Amino acid sequence: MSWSDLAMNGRILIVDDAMENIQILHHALRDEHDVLFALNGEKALQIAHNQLPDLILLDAVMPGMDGYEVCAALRASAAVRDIPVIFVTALTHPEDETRALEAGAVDFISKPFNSAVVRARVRTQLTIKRQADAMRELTLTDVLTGVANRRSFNEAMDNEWRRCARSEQPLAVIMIDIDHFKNYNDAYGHQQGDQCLQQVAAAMKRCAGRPPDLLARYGGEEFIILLPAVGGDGAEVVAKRILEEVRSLDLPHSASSVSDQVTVSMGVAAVHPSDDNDPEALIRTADALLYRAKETGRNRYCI
Ligand code: GH3
Ligand code: MG
Ligand code: MG
Ligand code: MG
Repeated sequence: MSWSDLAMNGRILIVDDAMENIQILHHALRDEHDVLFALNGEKALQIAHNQLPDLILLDAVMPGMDGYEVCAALRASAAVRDIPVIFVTALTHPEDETRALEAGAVDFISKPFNSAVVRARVRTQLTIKRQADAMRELTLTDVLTGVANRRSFNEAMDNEWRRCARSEQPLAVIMIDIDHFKNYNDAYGHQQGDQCLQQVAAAMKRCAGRPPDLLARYGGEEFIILLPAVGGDGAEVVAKRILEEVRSLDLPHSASSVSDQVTVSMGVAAVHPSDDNDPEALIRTADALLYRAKETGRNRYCI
């Protein structure tokens, strides 16, 4: 996809209490975009959450919730916070425009508008949004394996820790390290080492790939799995599956002292998040248990 493609084929939500205004905007945008519409603020918020449009065109003056309130409500909700909002309104005073921008709008178009200008401004905002999304994706993804990186893990851990503390649910982590991976590189070369990392990551993803579970690359040949709302027993089930899944990859490792296949060792730890403990302590525990798994023969988990 080229940068110019980023502006095309968005899903646009038009919010206006007058159907004729919606029709004019629909007419201006329908050739390039999928168009949704809402006739009031409450409905707009509902559609925003359910359909996650790429952009919202928002009327300012509406009965019930007005555009400023809708904009504030969007900003207050993590799921829809990043959807750009353009005000399209009969209001023309600089104070109205300033208020809209301060409420979080990215642009402000006064009626009567020119359709070509609306199309161009929509394209610009879609491009910016998609560049920002792509950038964020890059900053959160490990290039080699495609799984989450450590930054992404830390963000998820902070969020899930708080969520589990609030809902009084446990939270588990599994630290995973490939056995004798230095020897693997020495025996098969760094490039095949990279491929091995990719395959092991994919195998683990099959065991814990669905949100809110998160598999991340934690360091060179070290991975970590975050399991929100999962206790020790549930985490142990995942660890067992990982041993099984990695075994069934059947990757030869002639330089391992453990097996003639690639294997992993794991430390499994769970906790009830509260003020008396913290994520760092949980990770330290999992790390110590991983060390024990190495010490006691590798190709196993300790819990
Ligand atoms: P142990 O069983 O005790 O974990 O032994 P090990 O050899 O796996 O552990 P060690 O920490 O000594 O070596 C880790 C190796 O992982 C060394 C390093 O070159 C390799 N490694 C780290 N990141 C990458 C990578 O991105 N690609 C490749 N091919 N190798 C990597
Ligand atoms: Mg209106
Ligand atoms: Mg290792
Ligand atoms: Mg290591």
